[in-house]
Amino acid sequence: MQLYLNTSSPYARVVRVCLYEKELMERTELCWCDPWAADSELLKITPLSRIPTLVTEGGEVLTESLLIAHYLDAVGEGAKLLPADGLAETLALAGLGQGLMEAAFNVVIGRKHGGPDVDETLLGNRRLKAIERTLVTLEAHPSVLAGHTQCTLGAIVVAVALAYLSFRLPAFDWPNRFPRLQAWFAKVTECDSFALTAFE
Ligand SMILES: N[C@@H](CCC(=O)N[C@@H](CS)C(=O)NCC(=O)O)C(=O)O
Repeated sequence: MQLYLNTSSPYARVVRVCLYEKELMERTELCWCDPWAADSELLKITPLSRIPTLVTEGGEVLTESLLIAHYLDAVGEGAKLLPADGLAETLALAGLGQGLMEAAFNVVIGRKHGGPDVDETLLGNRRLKAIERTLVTLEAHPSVLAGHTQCTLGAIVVAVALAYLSFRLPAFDWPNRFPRLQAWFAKVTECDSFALTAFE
């Protein structure tokens, strides 16, 4: 398989963590790329020019981090990322994590291309508020309170989204403001798959 990625994409990091968790790294070539480049290898395989993009051993081109994770869960080894037992809980957490990631990513991209005033626009303001509300929700989330820290897709996506917030939007200062979430995050990210995929 080939995975197209860069070192700062939270979506690509989710897929990398899944590759480690499913013991698929040795079967995967990492193709580092710039998705924003007009003329790239990535553009030759997907018209969307977005990462992560995974080319399977059978030559299918998969996009969308959660769909790729679903595929890796089916073809890899080890514990299930989407265990049948507690599936709804896992998917609920994955949805919160993906939404948090999208809101954070859009704030970052919005500022990069539109400057800091973007935060004052209707959309910019909605994203910032969504981040804050999601952090509050996660701090009191049943999975967090119950200390469910096994590496399901839900835990992976939320943990990567939180790491991305610390990386790109540190002013949220979530680790100091949400101590239960911080303790949960510390446990989830203890495994090698997180240490080996740090943002750069
Ligand atoms: N919903 C997608 C989002 C992927 C995405 O937005 N990737 C960014 C990098 S973090 C990208 O490739 N952007 C380039 C573009 O939008 O043209 C997923 O979950 O994989």
